[in-house]
Amino acid sequence: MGRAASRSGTALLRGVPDSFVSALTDHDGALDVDRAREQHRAYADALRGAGLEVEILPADRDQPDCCFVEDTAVILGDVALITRPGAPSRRGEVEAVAAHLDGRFEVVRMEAPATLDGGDVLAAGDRLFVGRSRRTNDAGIVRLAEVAGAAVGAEVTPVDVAEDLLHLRSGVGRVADRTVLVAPGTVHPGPFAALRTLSAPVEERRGVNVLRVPGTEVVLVADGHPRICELLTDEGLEPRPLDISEFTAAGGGLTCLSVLLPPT
Ligand code: CIR
Repeated sequence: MGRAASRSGTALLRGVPDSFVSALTDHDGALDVDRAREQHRAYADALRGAGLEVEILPADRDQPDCCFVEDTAVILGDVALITRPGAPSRRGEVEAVAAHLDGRFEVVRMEAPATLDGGDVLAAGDRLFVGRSRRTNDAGIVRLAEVAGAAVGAEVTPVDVAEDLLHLRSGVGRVADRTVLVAPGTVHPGPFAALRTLSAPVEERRGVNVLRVPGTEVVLVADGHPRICELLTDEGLEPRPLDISEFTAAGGGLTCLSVLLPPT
């Protein structure tokens, strides 16, 4: 099936390298590459099953975190903003992604001292929310605002992200265009006042990084969050639990494993 055949668009993924065992993580315990690859396959299958075209860039063994491709690019209409990731060890990930997107999108860059991870950018309603985090600094936010303003006319609202949260999207999930799912006690709800805000139960706060598949009612949810699934079902949506334990052990979630490209 060609890209144009998918009404929901394309998910760009990147393979899991052998070096994934050395991915950045705050957790103790070893990461299992084989298991991560199995989970990555299941993730790709789930996206295909929901109607997305899936493209998978080859893994780069020199880039242990390269499968967390969300952090490398922000798609803004016809423009792909290639980020400068906050972790210096991840800066080499962006070139392959830029080369892949070039031609389909106008590729624009982010220069030092700006840093930004795609996991800090959440589009909802008519604006982009961007986390000011360990990974995304003020210069990165200014560059995002410049590019987003010119490309799609969207305003950018900065949101402070608590030290113990990696990214904005670790604490806020996008459920629908104007509905977000917030992990209690992680981000101030103030900036989201114009949106409908659902609150995850405290014991499931790590599950808010859900992936709503564009153009469908399907929402991927990390395994082990039954109450979030109930909440989504009550919203008329179709939650689909998925085991991504190796990626959550490396600080990632469902959205961080893909960059969603709109249908052509
Ligand atoms: C990192 O620390 O950068 C990776 N191990 C995890 C990145 C997860 N990215 C995301 O949630 N957007």
